[in-house]
Amino acid sequence: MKILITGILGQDGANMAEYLLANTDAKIYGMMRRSANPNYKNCINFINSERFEFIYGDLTDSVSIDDVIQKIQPNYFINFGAQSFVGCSWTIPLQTFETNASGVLRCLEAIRKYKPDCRFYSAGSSEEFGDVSYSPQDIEHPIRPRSPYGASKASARHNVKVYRESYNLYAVHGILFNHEGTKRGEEFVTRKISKGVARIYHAIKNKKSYDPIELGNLDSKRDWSDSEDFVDGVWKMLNQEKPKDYVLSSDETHSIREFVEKSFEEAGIEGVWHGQRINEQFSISKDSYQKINGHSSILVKINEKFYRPAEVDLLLGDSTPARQELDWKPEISFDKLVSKMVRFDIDNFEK
Ligand code: NDP
Ligand code: GDR
Repeated sequence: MKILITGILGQDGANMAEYLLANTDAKIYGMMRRSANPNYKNCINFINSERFEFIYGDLTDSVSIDDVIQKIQPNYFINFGAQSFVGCSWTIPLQTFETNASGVLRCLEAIRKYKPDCRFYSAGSSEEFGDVSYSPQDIEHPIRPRSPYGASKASARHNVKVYRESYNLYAVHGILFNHEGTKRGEEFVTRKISKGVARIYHAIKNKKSYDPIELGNLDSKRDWSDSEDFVDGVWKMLNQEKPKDYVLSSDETHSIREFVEKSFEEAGIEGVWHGQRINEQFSISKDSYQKINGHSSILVKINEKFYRPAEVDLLLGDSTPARQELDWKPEISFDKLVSKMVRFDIDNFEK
């Protein structure tokens, strides 16, 4: 069995490769795009496996996608490659669409032409729901994106359905709510917070001054899970009798503010909120301040540049069908996720 994974250097691609190497006998091909300085840190656990091989390809280049499918003849094609950062999608909207929407079309076309029995996974997102009209959101929720990223994923979703119905391909577009972990990119808010907390923890420990973490909107709410739980759900979606799309989520929602509080709590730093809107700050409480010899006390402050032109205020998933029909459920709770990320970043802190 041969499995092709795009986005192998990213969070989900690397977690999926680890999962498949542990749970199948398949040969795994991990696709990366050409880069002057590739970062292999997410792949250290399998980079030397005999059942793993890197291949070059780019979702914006149909020649490369066609070639990869023709040569490898994969049984499964898991497409995690994307311009995945919502915040940047207003700055590079065309590149976002080319990669996330047209890129999926290139994959579907290559499968149709060269390996029509290959099972295809398209990485859909709760960002497609956007300006939500009810909570919790299930697979029937209307598509109401609020960003070029959300719109690009919605486009991919339509084409997956069209190709499934027109050519009888086994293609699914899972709607995944936010999922995080120790391989998460550093610009996403959870990792930005856990890395920032680790930096401040070590500064305080060494009696040094530090800069606060700068964030945007603290009031948006997200349904966060662990990426390692989600790759199991993705694999189950790919191994049904007939292709069907599912929502994967924790079915809980928490604000960015709560993620900040829990993260500092995990590091043993007690903070309090004060001020309003852009002047709001999270600072070390008076008692803790005295304990650390009075170094800078601001832990978090607002920087307006991290606000988005349009925000998705609330995401809360309903993953009941996946739990009942795929026998899937996430193992890691919100509290455990925060603890895992903060502990990892404290223990692996590099200046
Ligand atoms: P990451 O940003 O960590 O990984 C995305 C990977 O895609 C990167 O390794 C990147 O390469 C690669 N990539 C970008 N552009 C191209 C291209 N043109 N051709 C080939 N590869 C490319 O994302 P995640 O692992 O978190 O997410 C995986 C997928 O799931 C994405 O499609 C994302 O949109 C989607 N998703 C993620 C959710 C989450 O909460 N994590 C939730 C819902 C959906 P490089 O390393 O070179 O930049
Ligand atoms: P999101 O994740 O947009 O939900 O997309 P992100 O972590 O970037 O933002 C979550 C929320 O936090 C608010 N926020 C900040 N975000 C970032 N990145 N940086 C900040 O400083 C900051 N301050 C506040 C944001 O405004 C937002 O409300 C993720 C990605 O993985 C997508 O690829 C995926 O499809 C969706 O999750 C589901």
